[in-house]
Amino acid sequence: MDRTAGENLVTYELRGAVAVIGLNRPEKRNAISDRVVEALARAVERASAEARAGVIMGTGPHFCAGLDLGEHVEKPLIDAIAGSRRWHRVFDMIERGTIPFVSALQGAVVGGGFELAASTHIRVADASAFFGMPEGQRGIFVGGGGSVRIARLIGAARMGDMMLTGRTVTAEKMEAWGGINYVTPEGQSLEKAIELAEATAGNAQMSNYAILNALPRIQDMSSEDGLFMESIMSALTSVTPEAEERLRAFLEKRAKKVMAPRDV
Ligand code: 1HE
Repeated sequence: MDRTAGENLVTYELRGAVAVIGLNRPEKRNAISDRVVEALARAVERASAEARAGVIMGTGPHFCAGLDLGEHVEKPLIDAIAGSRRWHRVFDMIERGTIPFVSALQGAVVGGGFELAASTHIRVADASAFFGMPEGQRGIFVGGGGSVRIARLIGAARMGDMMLTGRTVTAEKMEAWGGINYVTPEGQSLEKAIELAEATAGNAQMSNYAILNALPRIQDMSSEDGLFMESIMSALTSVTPEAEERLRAFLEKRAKKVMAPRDV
């Protein structure tokens, strides 16, 4: 059965400070249709208003099979362009919004599914996850920001290889390539993603805002402009009452120290 109007294509749950958003179309491997994009947009907007961090997950054994190919067989050119631009706006709300998002990945992370994950700030995959970009085989191109975001994460050469040859990549290799940040045992990516989201939710809001919005822009600037922007953001964050309190808390030994890593 496919889901249509009125059904829960995207789930939403507020767990403390963290909003957990779930692609919920497992019978179609969470393929992203136009309706899914709109449901995702509403969930991201709600999370940004009431949570301090978000997690994006997929229901069932696969994170997401990418673009709903069924909707694209007969799409007029102008609708295809508008559709891609809408993906860009929604994924931009995730990437350059006000709260950090962590994605929890398992099974297929394919095409537009990988593009969605690439718009989140931290990617956690379990050992079952595999990454594919079958656009070449399908006769299409990426349209959800992948040529910018995925190419910057893993490099255009690796992305081009995946798109040209249809090669799929394990979680372990994708971590080595820089496409994801954490690999967990099978079935544990959601738990880890929530733990990480909770950690980010505890940060100063202005620091998170600067990390989400200044850092990627600085990457697009010349070194000179980047350094200038860095100083402005650094000064802006440090004069907030929240920063003052956090700096005092450390000096008065009320704050946690930086710990050595526990993993080897
Ligand atoms: C779909 C889609 C989809 C599955 N659009 N319906 N994406 C792809 O090229 C990936 C295509 N999907 C697959 O390769 C496989 O489905 C999976 C590896 C993800 C999962 O395999 P499996 O064996 O668990 O499931 P399945 O039996 O292949 O699929 C179950 C159902 O989901 C089936 O429908 P049914 O009516 O026969 O039950 C599939 O047709 C359906 N399904 N994936 C529509 N993607 C903004 S541009 C982005 C560009 C891209 O994303 S390109 C990548 C497209």
